[in-house]
Amino acid sequence: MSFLMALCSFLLYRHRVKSYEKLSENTSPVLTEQFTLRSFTFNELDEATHGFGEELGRGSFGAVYKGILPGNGKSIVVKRLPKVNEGDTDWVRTEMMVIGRTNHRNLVRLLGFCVEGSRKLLVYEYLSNGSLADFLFNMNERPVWKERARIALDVAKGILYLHEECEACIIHCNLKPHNILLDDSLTAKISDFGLAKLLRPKHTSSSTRTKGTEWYSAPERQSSASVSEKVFDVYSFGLILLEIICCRSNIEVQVCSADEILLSTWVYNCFVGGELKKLVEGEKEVDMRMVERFVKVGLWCIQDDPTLRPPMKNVTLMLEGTMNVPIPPSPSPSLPHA
Ligand SMILES: *[C@@H]1O[C@H](CO)[C@@H](O)[C@H](O)[C@H]1NC(C)=O
Ligand SMILES: CC(=O)N[C@H]1CO[C@H](CO)[C@@H](O)[C@@H]1O
Repeated sequence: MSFLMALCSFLLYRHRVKSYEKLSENTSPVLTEQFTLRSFTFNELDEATHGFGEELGRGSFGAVYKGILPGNGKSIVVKRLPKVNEGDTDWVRTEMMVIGRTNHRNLVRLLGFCVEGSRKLLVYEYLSNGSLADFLFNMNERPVWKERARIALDVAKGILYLHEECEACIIHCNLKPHNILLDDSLTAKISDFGLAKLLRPKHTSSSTRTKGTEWYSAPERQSSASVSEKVFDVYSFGLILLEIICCRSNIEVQVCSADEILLSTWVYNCFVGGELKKLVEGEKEVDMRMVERFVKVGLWCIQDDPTLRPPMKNVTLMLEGTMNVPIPPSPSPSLPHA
């Protein structure tokens, strides 16, 4: 089993090196413009961030700093990765190329990188409007439903692209509202994709867990699962979708009654009891048919049984209303419901 996994990751690795080589041979100016990542020296980034003076945040994937791109004065974000895979710079460069070749309106754009010995840094575009977590949980007033619905669809499309549409299938493994960012027109852009793979020891597969927020991790990640890793992301998306609908975090202690603590349980109970209005209480201009559709999709995504979770293609079609959404069963049959 582990031999097979090692073989698979080796083949995938070789394939990527090949496509990387092909990429570097390609000299067409349009493609170069679109795909070439700028390679920075550590000193350049040290200067661009004023000695890493303005820290924007710190997560499982390292610390993040704000900076100004030398030359054009554009705002950038520099992420310093924790030290792993020491001495394996070629592999790290290849993985960074894979990230850099993604191009989608719902993904944060990677502009360049720096690999010098054990130092590994990534340079991203800067987005001005904070994270989805700030947008949902830290506003005085709930953002309007229409905007939330659009953001939910944006996030789904970003994940769909990573899973199905970009050249190398990228499993995010650490999706949460904190690494989904908003630009100045409130378009949602997913960040940190491709890093889970970059930061896990080389040639090991699904067995390694990222130290993400456990809340967003699917239950089977605690055991050795034989299912495709894509369903991890589907699970996280389901939780995020419910949070977008209800504007609250998936575990909340300050609530009226005990069955509201876990968002998934509460949403399912409201769904079964025909009380979905409770989820968007006090809001005006809410399309309840759409809320119901979104809730059903969310409940399918967070099923305990990973084989019941729909692929992102279906998720997107169901959210858009193009595909019919069947009635979902209880997400975790083992839990007692009211
Ligand atoms: C996803 O959609 C296809 C049809 O496009 C369907 O055959 C398949 O059963 C769906 N999968 C799930 C898990 O809903
Ligand atoms: C949540 C947030 O920061 N919203 C801001 C997004 O950007 C617009 C325009 O720049 C601001 O008006 C919002 O306050």
